[in-house]
Amino acid sequence: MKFSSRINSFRSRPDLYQSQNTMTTCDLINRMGQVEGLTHIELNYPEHFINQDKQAIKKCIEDNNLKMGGIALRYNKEFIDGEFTNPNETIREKAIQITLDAVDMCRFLGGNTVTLWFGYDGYDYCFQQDYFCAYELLVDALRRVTLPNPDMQFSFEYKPYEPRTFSFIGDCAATLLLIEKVGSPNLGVTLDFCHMIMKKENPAFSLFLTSMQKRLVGFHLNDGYGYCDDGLMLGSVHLMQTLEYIYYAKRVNFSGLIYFDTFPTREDPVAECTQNIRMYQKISRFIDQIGMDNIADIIRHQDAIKVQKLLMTLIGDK
Ligand SMILES: [Mn+2]
Repeated sequence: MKFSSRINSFRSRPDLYQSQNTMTTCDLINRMGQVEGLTHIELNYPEHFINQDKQAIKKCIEDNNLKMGGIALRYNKEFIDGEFTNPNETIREKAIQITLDAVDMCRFLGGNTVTLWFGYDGYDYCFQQDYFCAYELLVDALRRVTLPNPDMQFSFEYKPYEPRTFSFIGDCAATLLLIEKVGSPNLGVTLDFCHMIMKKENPAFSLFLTSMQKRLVGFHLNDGYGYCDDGLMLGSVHLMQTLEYIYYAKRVNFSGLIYFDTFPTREDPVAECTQNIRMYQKISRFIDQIGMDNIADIIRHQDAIKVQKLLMTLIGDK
C-alpha cells in the first residue's frame, strides 16, 4: 500500500522537535521521513516551492527514502473570485498557467499525479454565478491543462463548500458528469472522506460510483463531524463507514495513493500520521481475517443484526 500525508501538518508542534519557527520544505520532508510506513510525498504548488530550491527538494525526498506522489494546486487569494471560472480573463489565464507550471514541476520531481482543488470556483449568493458561462470556462480550462499532458494523471478533488458557500462542483456525481463533458482520458477523481461526509454522501457509495466510471484516482482519508472539514484521524468518528469504504477499496483493487488529509494541531504530527497508517492497516487486516466472501455474504442477507455483529467483532468480540 502507498501512504502519504499532508505536508503542512508537519509544521505543528515545533516545540517537540526543537526546530526553528520557519521550516523549509526540506525540513518538513525530513520530519515526514520519520513516519514509519510512509512511502510518498505530495507537495503543494506553488506554496512549497516559493524561495525553495527544487533540486534540493528532489534530493531530500530521495534521502528520506520517499517517492514523489504528486502535486496539489493551491491557488492564493488573488483567485478569490474563482480560478478556472474567474470572469476576469487575465486572472483566469494566470490560474491555467500556474496549473501548467505545476505539471512541469511534478514531472521534474518524478511524480505522476496533479490534484486539482478549486476552492474559489463557486458562489455565495443567488445570481452571483452564471452557471452556463462558468461551466463552459471550467470545461475549456480543464481541456487545456489535461489534453497536452497525456503522461500526467489529473485528479479533481471535490468539496461541497468552504471557503465558498457553494463550490461550483461539489459532489461526486457532478464531478463525474464534468469529467465526461471534458472528455480527457487522464482526468479522474480524488475522494476526500471529510468532504463526502460534509455533503452527506456515503463514502463507500462514492467510491463505487467513481470506480464504476473508471475515474477513481486517489484517496484523501480523515474524519469529521460533518459540518466542517475537521481533518480528524481516520476512523475516529465514522468507524463503520471507514470499514465499509476500505472494504470497497479492496473490492475494486484500489492501488492508488492513500493520503491522510488530517490537521493535527495539538498532536505530534509524526505520531498522528503513524497512527493513521496503523489504523488503515488494522482495518484492512480485519477485513482479510473476516474474508471478502463472508462480508459479501453479510451484504447479500441485508441483515443489520449481522452488520452489528461485524462491528462487535471489530471491537474485540470473539
Ligand atoms: Mn483533501
